[in-house]
Amino acid sequence: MRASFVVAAALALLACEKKDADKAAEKPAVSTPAPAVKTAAPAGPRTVPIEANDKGYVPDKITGKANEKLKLVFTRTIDAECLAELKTPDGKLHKLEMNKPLEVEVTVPATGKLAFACGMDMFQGHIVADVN
Ligand SMILES: [Cu+2]
Repeated sequence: MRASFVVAAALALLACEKKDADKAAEKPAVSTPAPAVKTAAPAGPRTVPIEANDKGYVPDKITGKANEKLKLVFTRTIDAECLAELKTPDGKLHKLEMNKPLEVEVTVPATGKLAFACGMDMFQGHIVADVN
């Protein structure tokens, strides 16, 4: 059980690195000298880990900037039929296997909220824009 989780995590990490490398390659060459300050623009969607456990989804409220792209990584850590299915904001049902991270990309809505839930709508969570 533990070993398979480590492998899954390692694979997720590899996939992530590859994506970042591809993104970097796409960037146009900039002729100006390297600035001392790093640019604020993120390289890709921000990863938000979400655990599905006996408390439901932790965290169950995800905030971000309006229109920010997020990569939600759902991991179920309890053997509960209830949480074995995940309904994503697009209304689709996904199998959420034990300790097998499931990546879901979403865009933070400028207004309102996006919701996700278990297959039976007993546990829910949502994504909202951070209003400061
Ligand atoms: Cu449920």
